[in-house]
Amino acid sequence: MRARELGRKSVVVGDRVSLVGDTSGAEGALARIVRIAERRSVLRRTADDDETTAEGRLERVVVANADQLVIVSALSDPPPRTGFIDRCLVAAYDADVEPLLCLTKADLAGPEEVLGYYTELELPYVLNRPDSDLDALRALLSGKVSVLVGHSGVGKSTLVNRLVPDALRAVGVVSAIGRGRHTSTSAVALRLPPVPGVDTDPGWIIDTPGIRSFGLAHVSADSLLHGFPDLVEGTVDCPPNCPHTTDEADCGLDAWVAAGKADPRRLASYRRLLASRAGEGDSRGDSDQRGPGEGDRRGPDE
Ligand SMILES: Nc1nc2c(ncn2[C@@H]2O[C@H](COP(=O)(O)OP(=O)(O)OP(=O)(O)O)[C@@H](O)[C@H]2O)c(=O)[nH]1
Ligand SMILES: [Mg+2]
Repeated sequence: MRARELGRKSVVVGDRVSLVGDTSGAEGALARIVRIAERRSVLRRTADDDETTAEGRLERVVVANADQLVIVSALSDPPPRTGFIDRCLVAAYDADVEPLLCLTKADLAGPEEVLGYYTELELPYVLNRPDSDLDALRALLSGKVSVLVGHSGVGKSTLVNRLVPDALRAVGVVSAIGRGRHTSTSAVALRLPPVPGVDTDPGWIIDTPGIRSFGLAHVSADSLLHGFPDLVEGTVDCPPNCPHTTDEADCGLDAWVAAGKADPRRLASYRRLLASRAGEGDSRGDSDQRGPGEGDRRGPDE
């Protein structure tokens, strides 16, 4: 249990804490969390992109102390959404957490389209199918605290169950409309099992509930660009204080893309994010068509 003075929402998955009481772990043992150690990293998201709205100010800490953000996207069922992946990348760079793209359901569709979109990025990735061997992924997780994020039904818990055989995470079915049913309802950190013959710490994996969108109201307009390293160099010839939007006729990014230095879809995605932060348009356009008043899903969030 948590000491009262720590407050209701203070402890999140990944936190390192000090305990007082019976720490034997025996049945019925009771200890109190009295202190939360300083966090090495804090991965956040907001319910909406616009910080002028109540939803935009509703900030959720996804996880503390993660080293790596594993962006899990199915190649089909549900189909991949690069707009969502782009948002996760912005959040990862902003939180100083390394991104890793994990493409699941490679048995259902090929990765060419998604990977083509990220060619200029040197984004590390792994491909997964039900029978694929997980050695490459295990090597990338080794020694780190990694958190899985993604839409519902992309196979996060399935992957956790394969990585941690005694995890017994419930896995769901993907509903007919291609949207998962939000099988997992809380984040859980699990210690990865040791790899035979390897002494290094195998690391931790954190399974999280599926999310519909990754709101970025907490990320400044300047920091948004960090999620688009393939565009950064294209802004060096911009006029002072260039907002990088389509309103700025002299924005260097148009020429950068026209010269083939970056994918025009990446620039469009960046500008969609800028616009949605400014409260224009549908901030959820990258994720789904739900109204901003709707929650992430039908269950509790934390
Ligand atoms: N064909 C195929 N199906 C998969 C694969 N990985 C997972 N699935 C299926 O996808 C469905 C959803 O998987 P889950 O692991 O529950 O997905 P999740 O991301 O944990 O979903 P939430 O907990 O709702 O966020 C299950 O029916 C899995 O069997 C895969 O590589 N290929
Ligand atoms: Mg799950």
